[in-house]
Amino acid sequence: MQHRIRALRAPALTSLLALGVSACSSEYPVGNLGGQSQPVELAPGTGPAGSADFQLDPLLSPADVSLEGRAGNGVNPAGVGDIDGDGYADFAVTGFDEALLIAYVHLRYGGPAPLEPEDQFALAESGARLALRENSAPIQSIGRAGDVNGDGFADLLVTTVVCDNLMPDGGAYLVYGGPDRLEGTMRIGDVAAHLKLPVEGVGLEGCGTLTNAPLGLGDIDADGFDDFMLIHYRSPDYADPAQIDDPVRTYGHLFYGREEALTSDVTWFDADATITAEADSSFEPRPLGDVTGDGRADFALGVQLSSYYWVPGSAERLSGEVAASAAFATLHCADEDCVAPPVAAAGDVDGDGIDDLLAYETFTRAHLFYGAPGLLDGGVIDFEAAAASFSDDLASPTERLLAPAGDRDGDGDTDLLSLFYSDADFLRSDVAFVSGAGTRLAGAQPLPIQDAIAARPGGLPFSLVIEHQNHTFEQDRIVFSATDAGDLNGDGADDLLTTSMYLLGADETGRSFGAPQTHIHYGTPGGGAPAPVR
Ligand SMILES: [Ca+2]
Ligand SMILES: [Ca+2]
Ligand SMILES: [Ca+2]
Ligand SMILES: [Ca+2]
Repeated sequence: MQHRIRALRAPALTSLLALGVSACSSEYPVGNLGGQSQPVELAPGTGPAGSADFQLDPLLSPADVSLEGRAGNGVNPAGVGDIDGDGYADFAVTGFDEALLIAYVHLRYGGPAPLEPEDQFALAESGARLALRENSAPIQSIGRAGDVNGDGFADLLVTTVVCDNLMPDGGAYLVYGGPDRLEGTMRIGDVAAHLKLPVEGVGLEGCGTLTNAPLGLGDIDADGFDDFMLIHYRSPDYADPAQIDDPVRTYGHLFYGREEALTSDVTWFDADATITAEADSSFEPRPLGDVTGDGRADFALGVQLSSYYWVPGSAERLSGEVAASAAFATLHCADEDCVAPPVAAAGDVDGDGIDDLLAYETFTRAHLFYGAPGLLDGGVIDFEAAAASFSDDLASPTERLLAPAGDRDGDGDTDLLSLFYSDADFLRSDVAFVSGAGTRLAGAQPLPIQDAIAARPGGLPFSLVIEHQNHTFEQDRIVFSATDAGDLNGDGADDLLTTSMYLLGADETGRSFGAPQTHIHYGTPGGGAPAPVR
Protein backbone atom coordinates (compact mmCIF):
# COMPACT_ATOMS: atom_id res chain seq x y z
CA MET A 1 0.00 0.00 0.00
CA GLN A 2 0.97 3.60 -0.37
CA HIS A 3 2.16 5.40 2.65
CA ARG A 4 1.19 8.92 3.23
CA ILE A 5 4.09 11.25 3.67
CA ARG A 6 3.79 13.88 6.27
CA ALA A 7 6.43 16.23 4.97
CA LEU A 8 4.48 17.16 1.89
CA ARG A 9 1.37 18.19 3.66
CA ALA A 10 2.41 21.57 4.87
CA PRO A 11 3.33 22.86 1.39
CA ALA A 12 -0.01 21.66 0.13
CA LEU A 13 -1.84 23.71 2.66
CA THR A 14 0.39 26.66 2.11
CA SER A 15 -0.33 26.70 -1.57
CA LEU A 16 -4.03 26.36 -0.99
CA LEU A 17 -3.87 29.29 1.33
CA ALA A 18 -1.99 31.27 -1.24
CA LEU A 19 -4.94 30.75 -3.51
CA GLY A 20 -7.22 32.30 -0.99
CA VAL A 21 -8.89 29.05 -0.15
CA SER A 22 -9.95 28.90 3.42
CA ALA A 23 -8.97 25.30 3.67
CA CYS A 24 -6.93 26.15 6.69
CA SER A 25 -9.70 27.95 8.44
CA SER A 26 -10.06 28.49 12.09
CA GLU A 27 -11.03 24.89 12.10
CA TYR A 28 -9.79 22.48 9.47
CA PRO A 29 -10.50 21.51 5.92
CA VAL A 30 -13.26 19.10 6.62
CA GLY A 31 -16.54 20.72 7.34
CA ASN A 32 -15.51 24.12 8.47
CA LEU A 33 -18.70 25.65 7.24
CA GLY A 34 -21.50 24.71 9.43
CA GLY A 35 -22.49 21.25 8.45
CA GLN A 36 -20.13 19.47 10.69
CA SER A 37 -20.88 21.41 13.78
CA GLN A 38 -24.61 21.51 13.65
CA PRO A 39 -26.97 19.14 15.33
CA VAL A 40 -27.74 16.54 12.74
CA GLU A 41 -31.41 16.08 12.06
CA LEU A 42 -32.68 12.60 11.63
CA ALA A 43 -34.00 12.03 8.18
CA PRO A 44 -37.77 11.69 8.01
CA GLY A 45 -38.90 8.16 8.58
CA THR A 46 -35.70 6.94 10.11
CA GLY A 47 -35.74 5.82 13.66
CA PRO A 48 -33.11 6.13 16.31
CA ALA A 49 -31.17 3.21 17.70
CA GLY A 50 -32.68 -0.18 17.18
CA SER A 51 -33.32 0.07 13.48
CA ALA A 52 -31.07 -1.88 11.19
CA ASP A 53 -27.51 -0.61 11.13
CA PHE A 54 -25.71 -0.32 7.88
CA GLN A 55 -22.04 -0.12 7.27
CA LEU A 56 -20.97 2.39 4.69
CA ASP A 57 -18.44 1.78 2.03
CA PRO A 58 -15.27 2.99 3.69
CA LEU A 59 -14.28 5.31 0.88
CA LEU A 60 -16.11 8.12 -0.81
CA SER A 61 -18.04 7.18 -3.91
CA PRO A 62 -17.43 9.08 -7.14
CA ALA A 63 -19.12 12.43 -7.43
CA ASP A 64 -22.67 12.34 -8.77
CA VAL A 65 -22.71 16.00 -9.74
CA SER A 66 -19.84 18.41 -10.40
CA LEU A 67 -20.32 22.16 -10.56
CA GLU A 68 -17.64 24.40 -11.99
CA GLY A 69 -16.42 27.39 -10.04
CA ARG A 70 -14.56 30.43 -11.26
CA ALA A 71 -10.87 30.07 -11.96
CA GLY A 72 -8.51 31.41 -9.37
CA ASN A 73 -11.01 31.36 -6.57
CA GLY A 74 -11.65 28.92 -3.85
CA VAL A 75 -15.21 28.01 -3.17
CA ASN A 76 -16.65 27.43 0.23
CA PRO A 77 -19.64 25.14 0.06
CA ALA A 78 -22.09 24.86 2.89
CA GLY A 79 -25.21 22.88 3.52
CA VAL A 80 -27.67 25.49 4.72
CA GLY A 81 -30.73 23.45 5.64
CA ASP A 82 -34.11 23.54 3.93
CA ILE A 83 -34.51 27.22 3.11
CA ASP A 84 -37.72 26.89 1.08
CA GLY A 85 -39.33 24.14 3.13
CA ASP A 86 -39.90 21.75 0.25
CA GLY A 87 -38.32 18.80 2.03
CA TYR A 88 -35.03 19.01 0.17
CA ALA A 89 -32.00 20.49 1.87
CA ASP A 90 -30.36 23.42 0.08
CA PHE A 91 -26.74 24.47 -0.30
CA ALA A 92 -24.65 27.52 -1.06
CA VAL A 93 -21.15 28.37 -2.25
CA THR A 94 -19.19 31.58 -2.21
CA GLY A 95 -17.93 33.15 -5.40
CA PHE A 96 -16.05 36.17 -6.63
CA ASP A 97 -16.18 37.93 -10.00
CA GLU A 98 -12.65 39.15 -10.57
CA ALA A 99 -13.54 41.46 -13.45
CA LEU A 100 -16.20 43.32 -11.51
CA LEU A 101 -14.80 42.74 -8.01
CA ILE A 102 -18.12 41.40 -6.84
CA ALA A 103 -18.30 38.83 -4.08
CA TYR A 104 -21.43 36.75 -3.99
CA VAL A 105 -23.16 33.79 -2.46
CA HIS A 106 -24.75 31.30 -4.84
CA LEU A 107 -27.69 29.57 -3.19
CA ARG A 108 -28.97 26.46 -4.92
CA TYR A 109 -32.04 24.50 -3.94
CA GLY A 110 -32.10 20.76 -3.44
CA GLY A 111 -34.36 18.47 -5.43
CA PRO A 112 -34.37 15.10 -7.14
CA ALA A 113 -30.89 14.08 -8.18
CA PRO A 114 -30.10 15.44 -11.65
CA LEU A 115 -29.17 12.45 -13.74
CA GLU A 116 -28.58 13.79 -17.23
CA PRO A 117 -25.86 16.32 -18.01
CA GLU A 118 -28.57 18.76 -19.06
CA ASP A 119 -30.19 18.43 -15.64
CA GLN A 120 -26.86 18.99 -13.96
CA PHE A 121 -26.33 22.08 -16.07
CA ALA A 122 -29.74 23.29 -15.01
CA LEU A 123 -28.84 22.78 -11.36
CA ALA A 124 -25.56 24.63 -11.87
CA GLU A 125 -27.38 27.61 -13.36
CA SER A 126 -30.27 27.58 -10.92
CA GLY A 127 -30.97 29.30 -7.66
CA ALA A 128 -29.95 32.78 -6.64
CA ARG A 129 -26.75 34.76 -6.66
CA LEU A 130 -26.73 37.16 -3.75
CA ALA A 131 -24.22 39.86 -4.60
CA LEU A 132 -22.39 42.29 -2.41
CA ARG A 133 -21.30 45.67 -3.69
CA GLU A 134 -18.19 46.23 -5.78
CA ASN A 135 -15.04 46.06 -3.69
CA SER A 136 -17.04 45.00 -0.71
CA ALA A 137 -15.71 43.46 2.44
CA PRO A 138 -14.70 39.86 1.77
CA ILE A 139 -17.11 37.13 2.69
CA GLN A 140 -15.83 35.26 5.71
CA SER A 141 -18.36 32.54 6.19
CA ILE A 142 -21.63 31.16 4.99
CA GLY A 143 -23.58 28.62 6.91
CA ARG A 144 -26.67 27.50 8.64
CA ALA A 145 -28.21 29.94 11.04
CA GLY A 146 -30.73 27.26 11.93
CA ASP A 147 -34.34 28.42 12.13
CA VAL A 148 -33.91 31.74 13.88
CA ASN A 149 -37.55 32.83 13.71
CA GLY A 150 -39.11 29.43 14.28
CA ASP A 151 -41.25 29.39 11.15
CA GLY A 152 -40.04 25.99 9.97
CA PHE A 153 -37.81 27.37 7.23
CA ALA A 154 -34.04 27.25 7.64
CA ASP A 155 -32.21 30.57 7.59
CA LEU A 156 -28.83 31.43 6.11
CA LEU A 157 -26.09 33.44 7.79
CA VAL A 158 -23.39 35.20 5.78
CA THR A 159 -20.63 37.13 7.51
CA THR A 160 -18.17 39.55 5.97
CA VAL A 161 -15.35 41.56 7.41
CA VAL A 162 -17.01 44.05 9.70
CA CYS A 163 -17.20 47.83 9.82
CA ASP A 164 -18.96 49.32 6.86
CA ASN A 165 -16.87 52.45 6.57
CA LEU A 166 -13.70 50.53 5.72
CA MET A 167 -15.27 48.59 2.92
CA PRO A 168 -18.91 48.63 1.96
CA ASP A 169 -21.35 45.98 3.03
CA GLY A 170 -19.41 44.87 6.11
CA GLY A 171 -21.14 42.97 8.87
CA ALA A 172 -23.47 40.02 8.74
CA TYR A 173 -26.44 39.05 6.61
CA LEU A 174 -29.33 36.96 7.78
CA VAL A 175 -31.38 35.54 4.93
CA TYR A 176 -34.67 34.25 6.25
CA GLY A 177 -36.00 31.16 4.57
CA GLY A 178 -39.53 31.00 3.23
CA PRO A 179 -41.72 29.22 0.71
CA ASP A 180 -40.86 31.60 -2.12
CA ARG A 181 -37.57 30.70 -3.70
CA LEU A 182 -35.04 33.34 -4.56
CA GLU A 183 -34.11 33.13 -8.24
CA GLY A 184 -31.69 35.05 -10.43
CA THR A 185 -29.26 37.69 -9.29
CA MET A 186 -29.94 40.25 -6.61
CA ARG A 187 -28.23 42.45 -4.11
CA ILE A 188 -27.92 40.59 -0.86
CA GLY A 189 -29.01 43.67 1.06
CA ASP A 190 -32.37 43.52 -0.71
CA VAL A 191 -33.23 40.07 0.55
CA ALA A 192 -31.39 39.85 3.87
CA ALA A 193 -31.26 41.66 7.16
CA HIS A 194 -27.91 43.45 7.10
CA LEU A 195 -26.66 43.47 10.68
CA LYS A 196 -23.90 46.08 10.95
CA LEU A 197 -21.18 46.70 13.47
CA PRO A 198 -21.11 50.50 13.67
CA VAL A 199 -17.55 51.76 13.60
CA GLU A 200 -18.48 54.64 15.87
CA GLY A 201 -19.23 52.09 18.57
CA VAL A 202 -15.92 50.27 18.43
CA GLY A 203 -13.38 52.55 16.83
CA LEU A 204 -11.19 51.35 14.02
CA GLU A 205 -9.43 49.08 16.50
CA GLY A 206 -12.67 47.22 16.99
CA CYS A 207 -13.24 46.45 13.36
CA GLY A 208 -11.29 43.24 13.31
CA THR A 209 -13.11 40.05 12.59
CA LEU A 210 -11.71 36.72 13.12
CA THR A 211 -13.59 33.66 12.28
CA ASN A 212 -15.02 31.72 9.44
CA ALA A 213 -16.29 29.16 11.87
CA PRO A 214 -19.97 28.33 11.81
CA LEU A 215 -21.83 30.87 13.89
CA GLY A 216 -25.21 29.18 14.18
CA LEU A 217 -25.28 27.69 17.66
CA GLY A 218 -28.48 25.67 17.58
CA ASP A 219 -31.17 26.36 20.16
CA ILE A 220 -29.16 26.94 23.32
CA ASP A 221 -32.12 27.91 25.50
CA ALA A 222 -34.64 25.46 24.03
CA ASP A 223 -37.28 28.07 23.31
CA GLY A 224 -37.86 26.76 19.80
CA PHE A 225 -35.77 29.44 18.08
CA ASP A 226 -32.23 28.82 16.97
CA ASP A 227 -29.56 31.18 18.26
CA PHE A 228 -26.39 32.58 16.70
CA MET A 229 -23.28 34.59 17.50
CA LEU A 230 -21.37 37.33 15.69
CA ILE A 231 -17.75 37.92 16.64
CA HIS A 232 -15.28 40.74 16.35
CA TYR A 233 -12.16 41.71 18.22
CA ARG A 234 -10.68 44.94 19.38
CA SER A 235 -6.96 45.63 19.38
CA PRO A 236 -5.54 48.24 21.72
CA ASP A 237 -5.09 51.66 20.17
CA TYR A 238 -1.33 51.53 20.10
CA ALA A 239 -1.15 55.28 19.48
CA ASP A 240 -2.61 55.73 22.93
CA PRO A 241 0.09 55.13 25.59
CA ALA A 242 -2.59 54.25 28.11
CA GLN A 243 -3.71 51.29 25.99
CA ILE A 244 -0.41 49.98 24.81
CA ASP A 245 -0.27 47.10 27.27
CA ASP A 246 -3.93 46.21 26.93
CA PRO A 247 -4.81 42.78 25.60
CA VAL A 248 -6.75 42.17 22.45
CA ARG A 249 -10.32 41.61 23.49
CA THR A 250 -12.89 39.54 21.69
CA TYR A 251 -16.61 40.16 21.68
CA GLY A 252 -19.12 37.45 20.88
CA HIS A 253 -22.50 39.02 20.32
CA LEU A 254 -25.15 36.44 21.09
CA PHE A 255 -28.55 36.75 19.46
CA TYR A 256 -31.30 34.53 20.76
CA GLY A 257 -33.73 33.60 18.02
CA ARG A 258 -37.12 35.25 18.04
CA GLU A 259 -40.34 35.18 16.10
CA GLU A 260 -40.03 38.76 14.96
CA ALA A 261 -37.61 39.03 12.07
CA LEU A 262 -34.46 41.06 12.59
CA THR A 263 -34.17 44.00 10.21
CA SER A 264 -31.25 46.00 8.86
CA ASP A 265 -31.78 48.52 11.66
CA VAL A 266 -30.42 45.98 14.11
CA THR A 267 -26.74 46.30 14.97
CA TRP A 268 -24.40 43.94 16.77
CA PHE A 269 -24.91 46.06 19.86
CA ASP A 270 -28.52 44.98 19.93
CA ALA A 271 -27.45 41.44 20.80
CA ASP A 272 -29.06 39.87 23.84
CA ALA A 273 -25.67 39.25 25.43
CA THR A 274 -22.03 39.87 24.65
CA ILE A 275 -19.43 37.38 25.79
CA THR A 276 -16.00 38.90 26.18
CA ALA A 277 -12.59 37.35 26.53
CA GLU A 278 -8.98 38.28 26.24
CA ALA A 279 -8.22 36.54 23.03
CA ASP A 280 -6.46 36.90 19.79
CA SER A 281 -7.90 36.74 16.35
CA SER A 282 -8.80 33.08 16.22
CA PHE A 283 -11.53 33.14 18.82
CA GLU A 284 -14.44 31.01 17.69
CA PRO A 285 -17.57 29.27 18.85
CA ARG A 286 -17.76 25.52 18.32
CA PRO A 287 -21.35 24.35 18.20
CA LEU A 288 -21.59 20.84 19.61
CA GLY A 289 -25.30 20.03 19.38
CA ASP A 290 -26.98 18.84 22.55
CA VAL A 291 -24.39 16.61 24.17
CA THR A 292 -25.94 16.61 27.64
CA GLY A 293 -29.38 15.44 26.57
CA ASP A 294 -31.35 18.27 28.17
CA GLY A 295 -32.78 19.48 24.89
CA ARG A 296 -30.58 22.58 24.77
CA ALA A 297 -27.69 22.96 22.37
CA ASP A 298 -24.23 23.31 23.89
CA PHE A 299 -21.10 24.94 22.54
CA ALA A 300 -17.47 25.61 23.27
CA LEU A 301 -15.93 29.01 22.81
CA GLY A 302 -12.28 29.78 22.63
CA VAL A 303 -9.00 30.30 20.92
CA GLN A 304 -7.14 27.93 18.64
CA LEU A 305 -4.10 26.48 20.38
CA SER A 306 -5.18 28.06 23.64
CA SER A 307 -8.07 27.75 26.04
CA TYR A 308 -11.71 27.00 25.36
CA TYR A 309 -14.71 27.59 27.55
CA TRP A 310 -17.55 25.14 28.02
CA VAL A 311 -20.91 26.82 27.51
CA PRO A 312 -23.71 24.36 28.19
CA GLY A 313 -27.14 25.35 26.98
CA SER A 314 -29.36 26.88 29.62
CA ALA A 315 -32.95 28.00 29.97
CA GLU A 316 -31.53 30.91 31.91
CA ARG A 317 -30.49 33.35 29.25
CA LEU A 318 -27.26 35.24 29.21
CA SER A 319 -27.63 38.99 29.18
CA GLY A 320 -25.51 42.10 29.18
CA GLU A 321 -21.74 41.78 29.02
CA VAL A 322 -20.50 38.42 30.22
CA ALA A 323 -16.81 37.79 30.95
CA ALA A 324 -16.16 34.26 29.72
CA SER A 325 -13.53 33.54 32.35
CA ALA A 326 -15.95 34.39 35.14
CA ALA A 327 -19.06 32.76 33.70
CA PHE A 328 -17.84 29.52 32.17
CA ALA A 329 -15.60 26.60 33.05
CA THR A 330 -12.44 26.17 31.04
CA LEU A 331 -12.33 22.90 29.15
CA HIS A 332 -9.43 20.90 30.47
CA CYS A 333 -8.22 17.34 30.52
CA ALA A 334 -8.38 15.33 33.70
CA ASP A 335 -4.81 14.08 33.67
CA GLU A 336 -2.78 16.41 31.57
CA ASP A 337 -2.87 19.09 28.99
CA CYS A 338 -4.78 18.36 25.87
CA VAL A 339 -4.65 20.10 22.55
CA ALA A 340 -6.91 22.97 21.61
CA PRO A 341 -9.50 23.07 20.32
CA PRO A 342 -10.16 20.18 22.65
CA VAL A 343 -13.62 19.20 21.43
CA ALA A 344 -15.61 18.98 18.23
CA ALA A 345 -19.09 17.91 17.27
CA ALA A 346 -19.60 14.28 16.36
CA GLY A 347 -23.32 14.30 15.61
CA ASP A 348 -25.42 11.48 17.02
CA VAL A 349 -23.23 8.50 16.26
CA ASP A 350 -25.40 5.93 18.04
CA GLY A 351 -28.75 7.43 17.06
CA ASP A 352 -30.07 7.64 20.62
CA GLY A 353 -31.24 11.23 20.18
CA ILE A 354 -28.37 12.77 22.13
CA ASP A 355 -25.46 14.30 20.26
CA ASP A 356 -22.05 12.82 20.81
CA LEU A 357 -18.66 14.45 21.15
CA LEU A 358 -15.12 14.12 19.87
CA ALA A 359 -12.32 15.15 22.21
CA TYR A 360 -8.66 15.45 21.27
CA GLU A 361 -5.86 14.15 23.39
CA THR A 362 -3.35 15.01 20.70
CA PHE A 363 -3.60 15.95 17.08
CA THR A 364 -3.20 12.29 16.24
CA ARG A 365 -5.54 10.83 18.81
CA ALA A 366 -9.26 11.48 19.24
CA HIS A 367 -11.75 10.02 21.67
CA LEU A 368 -15.47 9.54 21.18
CA PHE A 369 -17.81 10.33 24.07
CA TYR A 370 -21.45 9.42 23.79
CA GLY A 371 -23.61 12.29 24.90
CA ALA A 372 -25.11 11.96 28.37
CA PRO A 373 -26.28 14.14 31.25
CA GLY A 374 -23.31 15.56 33.09
CA LEU A 375 -20.93 15.21 30.17
CA LEU A 376 -18.19 17.86 30.48
CA ASP A 377 -19.44 18.99 33.88
CA GLY A 378 -16.94 21.46 35.26
CA GLY A 379 -15.24 21.47 31.86
CA VAL A 380 -13.44 18.22 32.65
CA ILE A 381 -12.54 15.89 29.79
CA ASP A 382 -11.59 12.48 31.14
CA PHE A 383 -10.19 10.34 28.35
CA GLU A 384 -10.37 7.30 30.61
CA ALA A 385 -14.13 7.61 30.36
CA ALA A 386 -14.24 7.78 26.57
CA ALA A 387 -16.18 5.08 24.78
CA ALA A 388 -13.88 4.68 21.80
CA SER A 389 -10.60 6.04 20.52
CA PHE A 390 -9.18 6.69 17.09
CA SER A 391 -5.58 7.34 16.15
CA ASP A 392 -3.66 8.26 13.08
CA ASP A 393 0.03 8.85 13.52
CA LEU A 394 0.14 11.03 10.44
CA ALA A 395 -2.63 13.41 11.31
CA SER A 396 -1.79 17.04 11.88
CA PRO A 397 -3.65 20.00 13.34
CA THR A 398 -5.16 20.86 10.01
CA GLU A 399 -6.46 17.38 9.47
CA ARG A 400 -8.55 16.64 12.44
CA LEU A 401 -9.30 13.00 12.59
CA LEU A 402 -13.06 12.86 12.28
CA ALA A 403 -16.04 15.05 11.53
CA PRO A 404 -19.74 14.37 11.15
CA ALA A 405 -20.69 13.28 7.64
CA GLY A 406 -24.43 13.32 8.28
CA ASP A 407 -26.40 10.09 8.07
CA ARG A 408 -24.93 8.84 4.81
CA ASP A 409 -27.00 5.66 4.75
CA GLY A 410 -30.20 6.92 6.32
CA ASP A 411 -30.21 4.39 9.16
CA GLY A 412 -30.74 6.95 11.93
CA ASP A 413 -27.21 7.47 13.19
CA THR A 414 -24.52 9.94 12.19
CA ASP A 415 -21.58 8.65 10.20
CA LEU A 416 -18.14 10.19 10.51
CA LEU A 417 -15.64 11.13 7.86
CA SER A 418 -11.93 11.70 7.68
CA LEU A 419 -10.20 13.66 4.98
CA PHE A 420 -6.57 12.89 4.40
CA TYR A 421 -3.97 14.51 2.30
CA SER A 422 -1.76 11.96 0.80
CA ASP A 423 1.13 11.83 -1.51
CA ALA A 424 1.80 9.42 -4.29
CA ASP A 425 3.12 10.95 -7.47
CA PHE A 426 0.84 13.85 -6.86
CA LEU A 427 -1.00 15.06 -3.88
CA ARG A 428 -4.34 13.40 -3.63
CA SER A 429 -6.96 13.22 -1.02
CA ASP A 430 -8.71 10.36 0.57
CA VAL A 431 -12.11 10.59 2.17
CA ALA A 432 -13.03 7.70 4.41
CA PHE A 433 -16.03 6.97 6.58
CA VAL A 434 -16.63 5.41 9.95
CA SER A 435 -20.19 4.13 10.18
CA GLY A 436 -22.32 5.18 13.09
CA ALA A 437 -24.18 2.35 14.77
CA GLY A 438 -26.80 1.76 17.43
CA THR A 439 -24.33 -0.72 18.85
CA ARG A 440 -21.84 1.63 20.37
CA LEU A 441 -18.25 1.74 19.28
CA ALA A 442 -15.92 0.69 22.08
CA GLY A 443 -12.20 0.66 22.64
CA ALA A 444 -9.52 1.29 20.07
CA GLN A 445 -11.03 1.75 16.63
CA PRO A 446 -9.18 1.30 13.39
CA LEU A 447 -9.58 4.06 10.89
CA PRO A 448 -10.67 2.38 7.70
CA ILE A 449 -8.53 4.47 5.44
CA GLN A 450 -5.38 2.40 5.28
CA ASP A 451 -7.14 -0.88 4.59
CA ALA A 452 -9.40 0.75 2.08
CA ILE A 453 -6.54 2.31 0.20
CA ALA A 454 -4.70 -0.98 0.16
CA ALA A 455 -7.75 -2.64 -1.33
CA ARG A 456 -7.93 -0.23 -4.24
CA PRO A 457 -6.72 -1.53 -7.55
CA GLY A 458 -3.08 -0.68 -7.79
CA GLY A 459 -3.09 0.47 -4.21
CA LEU A 460 -3.49 4.05 -5.31
CA PRO A 461 -4.77 6.52 -2.85
CA PHE A 462 -8.02 8.08 -3.77
CA SER A 463 -8.31 11.10 -5.89
CA LEU A 464 -11.64 12.23 -7.10
CA VAL A 465 -12.88 9.68 -9.58
CA ILE A 466 -15.17 11.28 -12.07
CA GLU A 467 -17.50 9.16 -14.10
CA HIS A 468 -18.67 10.65 -17.34
CA GLN A 469 -20.77 8.82 -19.88
CA ASN A 470 -19.58 5.41 -18.78
CA HIS A 471 -16.03 6.55 -19.03
CA THR A 472 -14.20 6.60 -15.74
CA PHE A 473 -11.00 8.46 -15.33
CA GLU A 474 -9.01 9.79 -12.47
CA GLN A 475 -7.94 13.36 -12.56
CA ASP A 476 -5.23 14.95 -10.58
CA ARG A 477 -7.71 16.73 -8.48
CA ILE A 478 -7.14 17.57 -4.90
CA VAL A 479 -10.15 17.38 -2.68
CA PHE A 480 -9.71 20.08 -0.11
CA SER A 481 -12.93 20.01 1.79
CA ALA A 482 -15.78 17.67 2.55
CA THR A 483 -18.88 18.73 4.41
CA ASP A 484 -22.28 17.36 5.25
CA ALA A 485 -24.88 18.94 2.96
CA GLY A 486 -27.97 17.44 4.54
CA ASP A 487 -30.35 15.48 2.34
CA LEU A 488 -30.31 17.39 -0.94
CA ASN A 489 -32.31 14.87 -2.95
CA GLY A 490 -34.81 13.85 -0.30
CA ASP A 491 -34.07 10.13 -0.28
CA GLY A 492 -33.52 9.91 3.48
CA ALA A 493 -29.74 9.72 3.28
CA ASP A 494 -27.55 12.74 3.85
CA ASP A 495 -25.36 13.90 1.02
CA LEU A 496 -21.83 15.23 0.98
CA LEU A 497 -20.35 18.31 -0.66
CA THR A 498 -16.71 18.20 -1.60
CA THR A 499 -14.57 20.75 -3.33
CA SER A 500 -11.60 20.04 -5.52
CA MET A 501 -9.06 21.79 -7.64
CA TYR A 502 -7.27 20.47 -10.66
CA LEU A 503 -3.56 20.33 -10.11
CA LEU A 504 -1.92 22.18 -13.01
CA GLY A 505 1.63 21.81 -11.92
CA ALA A 506 3.89 21.27 -8.97
CA ASP A 507 7.50 22.04 -8.28
CA GLU A 508 9.62 23.09 -5.35
CA THR A 509 8.14 26.59 -5.43
CA GLY A 510 4.63 25.36 -4.91
CA ARG A 511 1.64 24.09 -6.77
CA SER A 512 -0.79 25.76 -9.08
CA PHE A 513 -4.40 24.84 -9.52
CA GLY A 514 -7.16 25.31 -12.05
CA ALA A 515 -10.72 26.31 -11.36
CA PRO A 516 -12.36 24.84 -8.30
CA GLN A 517 -15.29 22.50 -8.55
CA THR A 518 -17.97 21.66 -6.07
CA HIS A 519 -19.16 18.07 -6.06
CA ILE A 520 -22.24 16.37 -4.71
CA HIS A 521 -21.91 12.80 -3.51
CA TYR A 522 -25.36 11.48 -2.76
CA GLY A 523 -25.76 9.23 0.22
CA THR A 524 -27.04 5.70 -0.22
CA PRO A 525 -30.26 5.02 1.71
CA GLY A 526 -30.27 1.57 3.17
CA GLY A 527 -26.53 1.48 3.00
CA GLY A 528 -24.85 -0.80 0.56
CA ALA A 529 -25.07 -4.42 1.47
CA PRO A 530 -25.88 -4.75 5.17
CA ALA A 531 -22.77 -5.72 7.01
CA PRO A 532 -22.20 -7.01 10.50
CA VAL A 533 -22.08 -4.34 13.15
CA ARG A 534 -18.72 -4.01 14.75
CA1 LIG B 1 -35.31 23.04 -0.01
CA1 LIG C 1 -33.23 29.78 21.30
CA1 LIG D 1 -25.85 9.80 20.83
CA1 LIG E 1 -29.77 12.15 -0.08
